Amino acid sequence: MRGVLLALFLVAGLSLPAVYPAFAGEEKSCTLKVEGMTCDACEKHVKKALDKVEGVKDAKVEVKAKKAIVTYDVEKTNPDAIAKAITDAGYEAKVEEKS
Ligand SMILES: [Cu+2]
Repeated sequence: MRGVLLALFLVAGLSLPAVYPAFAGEEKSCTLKVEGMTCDACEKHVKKALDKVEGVKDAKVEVKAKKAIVTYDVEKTNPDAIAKAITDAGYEAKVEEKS
């Protein structure tokens, strides 16, 4: 019985990505190279700017790695708009990777 439940769980989980794009609001993530951050306050500043972008679901900013990893709703925003939000906050941003 436990095996059947596990199998159902797996099937539901695996079929989800195939079904999900049919709905509005598909999520993707991108990595941006961010120049100009020097301390934790910069990190927070960039994160705050990203959180304010409509369609951004999650933003991880790492001052040491000079990176921002952003999960966003493809219907509402895109990597270039996300990079612009960082630029507008006073830092340099370049889209490194889209998925
Ligand atoms: Cu700083």
